[in-house]
Amino acid sequence: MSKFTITEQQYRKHCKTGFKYSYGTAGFRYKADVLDTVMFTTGILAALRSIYLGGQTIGVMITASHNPPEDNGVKIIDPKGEMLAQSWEAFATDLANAASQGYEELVRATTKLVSQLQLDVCDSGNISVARDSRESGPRLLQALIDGINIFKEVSIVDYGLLTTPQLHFLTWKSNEQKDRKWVELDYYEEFLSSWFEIATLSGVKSLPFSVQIDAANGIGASKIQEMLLNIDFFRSKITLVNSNWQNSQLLNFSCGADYVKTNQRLPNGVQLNPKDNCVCCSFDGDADRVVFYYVDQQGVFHLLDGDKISSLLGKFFQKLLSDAYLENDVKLGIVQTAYANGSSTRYLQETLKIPVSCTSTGVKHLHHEAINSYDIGIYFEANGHGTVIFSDILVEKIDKRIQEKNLADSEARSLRLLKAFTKLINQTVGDAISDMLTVLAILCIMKWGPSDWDHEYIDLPNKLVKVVVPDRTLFTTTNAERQLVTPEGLQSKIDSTVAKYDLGRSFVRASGTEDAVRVYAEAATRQHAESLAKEITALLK
Ligand code: NG1
Ligand code: ZN
Repeated sequence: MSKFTITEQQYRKHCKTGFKYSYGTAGFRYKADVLDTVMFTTGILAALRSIYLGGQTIGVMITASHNPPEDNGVKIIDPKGEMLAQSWEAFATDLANAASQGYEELVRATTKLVSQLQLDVCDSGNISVARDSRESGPRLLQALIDGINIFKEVSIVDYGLLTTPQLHFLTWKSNEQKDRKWVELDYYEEFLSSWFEIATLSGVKSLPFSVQIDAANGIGASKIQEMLLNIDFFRSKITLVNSNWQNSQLLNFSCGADYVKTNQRLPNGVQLNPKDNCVCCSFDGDADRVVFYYVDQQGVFHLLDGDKISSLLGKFFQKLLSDAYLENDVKLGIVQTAYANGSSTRYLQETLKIPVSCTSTGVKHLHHEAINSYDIGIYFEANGHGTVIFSDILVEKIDKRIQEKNLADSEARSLRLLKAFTKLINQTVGDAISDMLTVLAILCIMKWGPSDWDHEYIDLPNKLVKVVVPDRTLFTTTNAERQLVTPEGLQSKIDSTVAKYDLGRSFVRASGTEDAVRVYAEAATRQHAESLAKEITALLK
């Protein structure tokens, strides 16, 4: 094992003491002014992770997603484009907190980690980095790069400004096919070529509706401009709003997926006439989430959230599998969290008869369940973050069947369509652009507008409340967070309260990203959902 050197000067350039950090569901995410320390140690950690994995490329994304402009954050991406392995989250937290205690502590903690993992720090490594449009991005990037550069044989590819899912995709591709350099244009090429293949196979010559995209004044706006608005097919039909990504103060302000989902209303800058034949959607600040919406003939706003996206995809792939005579060979399933609307779960299980799994909150849980349990695993959080995973075995099966002679035209077309969707969908992580194109393609093929999609089931009225308590860690759960284990006795009080409400359901869990507990309640009417939420909240005081 060779040596590495972290100089006191390097440490002082970026690190400060006295803050306690934790690598959570969304990586490290704080006010940007306390993040320099963590960026420097994340650089060290990402380099060690790459060395540990034999030089495979590790991604590092600097973003705070839907948070306000003054926040920022950092997430590490593993070689297949998935989130950092959970066992390493603790290493990331330990290194950050060591640096926050002082220079000697950081050197000691890094040396200990290198020896514990038995690393040769002169081995080579590869890191791909990118950032969203926040003002603090360039400064934090420098701290990250200086951390990585502690290890002389670790190279960096800086992609500049990207959406989070673009970096997941490029990190995955860099490992899957190492003999070439992967660039942003490859991302556009991959998804656009699949789109046009689907359009050709389905006879879609133009979009049958107009599309309005609210890009949350985030980096997604610039990518939509580069990817879609240069192409006639899209330019004539797509209107981009909240596209001012260069003014970072506007990021996520009164717009974007989180604003629309939380407030259940149109974002700033979007005006809809009920007569417009328009499909609208909102991205979040780093374009890994998307929600759709429309206004009906009475001018009433309707949200088509992650649960609605899952249900659309479930129905579509079920039909496509049957058209390809694959329905008996392929396990299609949907993964949700406890926040999924009860009507969506009932619709999937009882109407479509598709199996549904429920996992803890956080996409990494849904992602793993989708991979482990299904050949086609569709997962979306209600907030619009999700994707579809196709198993390797299924893709091989499709490839083999496509080669078969004497296939009927319709069967061959269905198989080709299925294959093209495996490429249109960014399987590494939720991706607003890829998910949007997938939904638009499906609506075109099914000849549906947003209200046809919406009418498959009616959401139960629901209410989500954030309750600040003295110590949220006292709230522990079981059964995919649907029941409390502690505080003792509280769950039975919740159960007897819920039992009073028609179609009532409620659960309480500690947030993983905020210092609060969340109360979710749904019931047959809006009034009942609100009063159930109120009663449950009162039990917490
Ligand atoms: P927490 O704060 O643990 O509820 C929130 C969202 C999750 C997920 C994470 C990461 C809700 C109710 N919770 O988690 O779905 O997206 O943030 O961003 O929306
Ligand atoms: Zn995001």
